[in-house]
Parts: sequence; structure tokens; C-alpha cells
Amino acid sequence: MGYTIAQKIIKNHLLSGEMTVGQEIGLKIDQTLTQDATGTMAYIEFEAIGVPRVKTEKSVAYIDHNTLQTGFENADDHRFIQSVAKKHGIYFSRPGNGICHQVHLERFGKPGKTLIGSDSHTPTGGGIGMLAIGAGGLDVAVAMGGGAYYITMPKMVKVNLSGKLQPWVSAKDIILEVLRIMSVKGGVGKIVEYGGEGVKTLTVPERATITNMGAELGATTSIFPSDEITREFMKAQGREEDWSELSSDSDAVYDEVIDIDLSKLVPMAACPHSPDNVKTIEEIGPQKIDQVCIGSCTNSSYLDLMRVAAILKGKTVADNVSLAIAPGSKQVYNMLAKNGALADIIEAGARILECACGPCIGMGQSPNSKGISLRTFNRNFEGRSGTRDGQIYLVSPETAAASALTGVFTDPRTLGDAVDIPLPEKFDYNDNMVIAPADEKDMDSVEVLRGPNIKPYPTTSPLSDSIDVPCSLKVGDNITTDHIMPAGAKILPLRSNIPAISQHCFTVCDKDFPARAEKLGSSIIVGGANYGQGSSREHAALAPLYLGIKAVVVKSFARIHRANLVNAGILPLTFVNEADYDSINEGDELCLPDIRDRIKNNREIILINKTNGKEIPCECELSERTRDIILAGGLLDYTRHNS
Ligand code: MIC
Ligand code: SF4
Repeated sequence: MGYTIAQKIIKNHLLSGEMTVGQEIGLKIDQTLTQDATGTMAYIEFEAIGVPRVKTEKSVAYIDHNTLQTGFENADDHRFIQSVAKKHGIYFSRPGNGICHQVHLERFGKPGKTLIGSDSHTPTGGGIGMLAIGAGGLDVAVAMGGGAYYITMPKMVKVNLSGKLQPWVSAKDIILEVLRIMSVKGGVGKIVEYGGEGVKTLTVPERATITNMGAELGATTSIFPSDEITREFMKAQGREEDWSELSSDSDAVYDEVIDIDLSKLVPMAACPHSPDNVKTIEEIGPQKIDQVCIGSCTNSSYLDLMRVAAILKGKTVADNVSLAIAPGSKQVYNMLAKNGALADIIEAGARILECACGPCIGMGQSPNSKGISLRTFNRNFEGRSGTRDGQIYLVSPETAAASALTGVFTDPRTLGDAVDIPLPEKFDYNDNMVIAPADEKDMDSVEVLRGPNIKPYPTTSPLSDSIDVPCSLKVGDNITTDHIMPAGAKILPLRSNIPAISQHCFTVCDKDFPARAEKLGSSIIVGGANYGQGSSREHAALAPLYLGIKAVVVKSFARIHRANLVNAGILPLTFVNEADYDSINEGDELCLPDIRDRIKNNREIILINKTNGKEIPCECELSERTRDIILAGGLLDYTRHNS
């Protein structure tokens, strides 16, 4: 039996376990990336592990999220990351160089290699045939120290692309179609591979848009083959020697196959407030809009922005629209500046932002009250834009630019002849904004610079014999990590200060939660299906840890968040019978008797609701390793004891 693309990479990097679906496997990690919003914590954790130099082939620290410096905090974090990177062997991509995923794809990614990143959109690297996976900061810290990265061996899904996109239909419309078919939980426990004749019609930046937003499926990752198109892209980046061919075997077996005829797709949008709430632009109709934002790691490549510039050229943004554009990288920005496309964009009235995540993470450009905002981004969770009642629609750059000019939802196919932007033969690459680390022999002379807002990792304790605590919060289905630990310009500067950031935990759902949890001392959270979808931020586990959360009991978990809970030493429990969700209310007194022994000896777990006397069977799927992590009180303690 042959192998799929992902299975081939897994096989080459397998350190432990067997490649059987559902089994835990340990992978050797070749490259890591961090960004600043998760990076400070990841490097604090790396320091705590105590390995002097990174053991990966390449580790890069990017500054792209917390770039709005309204106080000293973000700048202090940037300085900390720069100094810690220099000391421990990590490349540092300076603020202004671009969004981590865009830059990593352009400059560092390699087909066939493994990459983990402390950001859920790390699968962007799948656009060039990397096995690129989003992870918690602590997992990245462990991998930098040479440790394996563990995942559950996923199922393989093949998305079979045939035909060719019609003019003005975009790669974004392909991933929106996949989301429409699979939903935000359809990818959990799966790797999505793209194949079929249609693949040959897609450039690397288009493939990267698709693998990037595959994160919204809940998938472990998404991947394209590495072919001649990949080679051309890497050659144009001056990195042809980094290219290698990679494809699935003809007799590879997939657990699921989805067929998409590219020629049948039309421009679409993900409507508020979920990336899988997909409708065609035609169905939405010519509704008035207030804002358009173009950028983010999904759609801010050179090709994307050149198409946008061509649409805007010689026209003016509609009176009722504010158009903001953030190029994905310095390379893209520079090329647009040199070839005049930037002038076309400026002339049309766009507000140009620095190359960074910006509005995607709520760092500025929040829309007006009830404002309808069309964004080329990948997430439209409620409140994420910074405006509680903002109505965010996720669209392609072509739909965004066309709508910015008319002031209403506009199908770009009404624009007439398509613009044909070829991939440049040579990108304007230059790594002058990437600082190499100090030589190992000089590392002792590098001082790590810490600001006053940088606080240590919260205290942990081994799993207690029994847990006897109240339920401090009950929430519904599809809770995102943006609900658990909101971002935005006000809260992001607290990413390196867990006590302070905890005061914002779950406030989107219940503003009194942090005070209540602290008052209770220890408690349990109850949730519905797909709990913790979205971002990889381990703060969504560390803040609950700080607030005394001992266990989270839900119908089902999203992958990265579940791993982050285990890493933080919080018990991730699922109901054996989903209907039992209804038999717990907030404030109920709950008990997990003999929980330590039950976890240790793999015995049945019973949650007793002392308020109504109900005995609720729960499950906690753990491998031998994750069981020991939970018993030890989290991955940091476990790693300290085992290395
Ligand atoms: C996001 O898109 O939500 C983020 C901000 O990039 C996060 C990481 C974070 O919260 O720092 C992600 O996707 O992992
Ligand atoms: Fe940045 Fe947005 Fe991409 Fe997250 S999704 S890495 S916030 S651009």
C-alpha cells in the first residue's frame, strides 16, 4: 500500500509510535516559528526547560502581532524576544519584515520538512509541501530544545481538484467551498491533502491561502504536493536548492475523498460569525458595506495585492467605505512600491498599514457599530475585530477590492476582463530584516532584556487525589479561544503577564467570570462541542490555570486547545453521553473522586454532581506520555523531570 504526502513526511520523521490512525506519534521537528503574541511565553518556557541552544535546523522568531505600541509593553516584549533569540540560536525577523507565515513561506520553508509554530496558521507552509502544524508555545519550546512533537496520527482526506477557476474566482473561494462542505469541526483529527489535475492550475501563494485557512476546518494540517510550480516559486525566491519533489503514491489510501470542480466555483463569503457560514456573493445581494480590510496571512501575497491594485487603479474608494490594506511582508510591500502598484492603491484612497497582522487580530481598524466589514482574513468570530456587534464577512481580495469601489457587496465577475498577474521570475528578496543569532561561543555575553510586564509562568501542582469543586462557568458549542482569551489592542500587551491577562478570561461570555473563579479558588468549566477552536494561544489554558481551573468537561475539544490544557496540567474531560451536558448548571458542586488513581490506572472516570446527585461518566483519552504530564501538573514540570 502506498503513502499519502503527509504519511511520507511523517514516516521520515517518526521518533515514536506507530502510524495507525488514533495512535499517539512523536515527530522530529526540523523547523520552528514563533510570533510575538505567543513568543514571549514560549521563550520564557524555553528558558525554564534550560537547554542552552536550539537543536532544530532552523528556528525563527517573528514580530508581527503586537506591533501597535501604545505603551511600553509590546516594545519590551519585542526586545526580550530579540535578545533571547540572539542568545539561544534563533533567527529574529524584525517588526516590519512581515507576517510570520508569509515570510516563512517566502524565505525559510522547505518541502518535505516538518515545521511547528506557536500559531494556528502555521499550516500555510503546506502550500510548498511542508508538514506544518500549529501548536502551543510550550510544545514549540520543547521542540526547539530537541524534543519530539506529539500528535494523534490523523486520518487522511483527499480534496480532489479538477478543472480551472473561472476569471475573478479566487483561491479563497476554494477554501470557502471546502469549509462549506466540511464545517469548522469537519477537519478534527484529519490531514487534508490536495490533489488532482486542478492542483497544476494553482500557484504557490494560492495554495498557501488554502492551507492557511485549512486551520479553520480544525484539521491537523493541510498540504499540497511539491511540484514544478513549487520549484518555480522557490527559484524566484532564490532558493531553488531548497526544493525537492514530493507527491502521494498512486496507490495511497485516503479515508475520505472530496471532489471539487474548480470551474463551477463562484465568488463567496463566510458570513458572521463563523468561517463555515458560507454564501455566494450573489446570494448575499448588493448590501451596503462600511469597511474593507485587505491583508492577513491568508491573502496578502504579491499576486493578491497586484490584483487589488489593478482593480483599484484610476478609481476611488466609495464614500461610505474605509479601505485598509496591510501587505503581508516587506518583500511584497517593496515590490509594490518599486513597480508603481502601491501608488495606484494610494491614489484610490486606501489606508496603508504596516506589514503585520493588524486588524486581523483586532490591533486597530475596528469597524463602526454594527459595521459591515469585508475582510480577506481567515476568522470572523464575534468580537474579534474589536467591535462587539461588527459584522465581519471573509472574502477574496478580488471581491474585497470590487466592493470597496462600489460600496456594496460586489461580485468581481462584474468587473469585465480578468487581470492576469504572472508569478514574477524573481521576487525582490532580501533578508536584511532577519538577524542571525550569536555564535554559540559568544552566547554567554548576550544579555536577555526583560521588561517589568514580563511575569513568570504560573505555578502548577501535580494532579490531586480527588477534585471537589464547583462549576464556575457553563458555555455552549463552538467556543473559540477568542472567547476564552480575547485579543485586541488592549489585551494583547498583557500576553507576557498571565496574572493581568487572566482578568480578561471569558469576559466576552461573562464579564464576572475572572472575579468569580478567583473567589472560588478552584473550579471546573463545562462546555459543548468543538470547545477551544481557533487560535493556538496557550493563554487560553494558562489564564484558566491561573484562575484555579482544575478540569474542563465538554462534548468535544479542538485539537490544539486540548493539547494546551494537557500542557498546563488541566484535565480535559469529555462526556461519555453528550446528553449529560444538560445535567450540570453553573454553581453546581462537582466532584471527581479518586481522580489521580483513576487517571494513573486508566480506570473509569465518574463526575458526581453533588447538587442533583447525578453520576456522570467521563472520558479522558491519554497516551502514556500525556497521562504522565497530567499527573506531573503539566508539560513544564514533566519535561524538567524527564530531561
Ligand atoms: C490568531 O489568528 O488568532 C492568532 C492571533 O494568530 C493566534 C495566535 C495568538 O493568539 O497569538 C493563532 O492563530 O494561533
Ligand atoms: Fe496574524 Fe491574523 Fe494570521 Fe493570526 S490569522 S497570524 S492574527 S494575520
